[in-house]
Amino acid sequence: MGMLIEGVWEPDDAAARVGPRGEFVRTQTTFRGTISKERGAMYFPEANRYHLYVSDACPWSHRTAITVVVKGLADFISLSSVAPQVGTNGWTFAEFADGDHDPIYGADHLHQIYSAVQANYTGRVTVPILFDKKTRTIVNNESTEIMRILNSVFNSMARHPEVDLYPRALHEDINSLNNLIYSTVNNGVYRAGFAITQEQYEEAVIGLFHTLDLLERRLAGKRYLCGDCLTEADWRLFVTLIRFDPVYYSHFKCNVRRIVDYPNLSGYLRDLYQFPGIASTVNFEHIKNHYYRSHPTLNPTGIVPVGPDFSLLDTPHERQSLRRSSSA
Ligand SMILES: N[C@@H](CCC(=O)N[C@@H](CS)C(=O)NCC(=O)O)C(=O)O
Repeated sequence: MGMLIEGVWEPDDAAARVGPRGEFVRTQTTFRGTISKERGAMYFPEANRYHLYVSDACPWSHRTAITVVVKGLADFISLSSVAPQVGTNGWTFAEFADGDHDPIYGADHLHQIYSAVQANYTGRVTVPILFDKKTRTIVNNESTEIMRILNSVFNSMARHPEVDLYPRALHEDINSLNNLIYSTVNNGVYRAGFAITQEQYEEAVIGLFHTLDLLERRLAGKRYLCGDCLTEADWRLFVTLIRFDPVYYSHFKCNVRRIVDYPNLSGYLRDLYQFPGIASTVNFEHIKNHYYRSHPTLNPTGIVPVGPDFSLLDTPHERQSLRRSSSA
């Protein structure tokens, strides 16, 4: 890995991501623009104007790619994935492995996109990126905000404008689920995996399973986290659950239980996986190859485990019969 310093790529700065107590620290995101229908807005919602640079392996990217699918925006927003493995040059395009070619600049590495947009850029080179092909700028590279943008401003062209992943009546519930799930689950697995002290690792794993146990109980009486309506909170949880048994359980040492050991969480995972269009956004080859082959400190041999058996994801979930319940 590495980062850009004044537009120059500097490899190997893993130590920069560890805090004083040995904990993993995630860096703040830089590009925070939005797309708006307001007159004079720099970024206007237009078909075929925007591109999403993602990594099929990356959970933060995955939630934006899912938003494209559930809103029915695939014909209007192009999308490409970098190659799964991260090396000394960071994320790379197809020339080096089996990712897509960079459709815009024909670049070899993702860091070239950042420095093409901002010559003196200093910071991390992350996916996802919501890119504007018209002005050749980065609109936003924060997945939570990209999800909200895609959910709200493209309804005039979306095939599923009726889908609202962030309905007003549920804001409070969704926000509190997001906070809990981000800190203990989405980022919790990384805090466990990248901790360099026993104490930090255990704190992350205990918090992670505490939340999974709580969600297991919540999903006993509800089909989705907020009841009958699929929201962004579900898709934000899904991207971590789908990576859990193949990767986080072993590679990040989150091995108290697997998702298949939780009856409700595993049924819920199958339910979301079987939602129209979602299975094709899940690229287990990229997911496994990325994690097991990109972190030599965690897996020096780079051997990618054979399992688990993914065919279980296609088995019936029988969660259709669950109806809104008052129990939380
Ligand atoms: N806040 C960002 C985080 C994105 C992120 O950390 N992406 C990872 C991929 S899973 C990345 O590109 N990491 C490269 C790096 O940090 O150098 C978001 O949610 O969009």
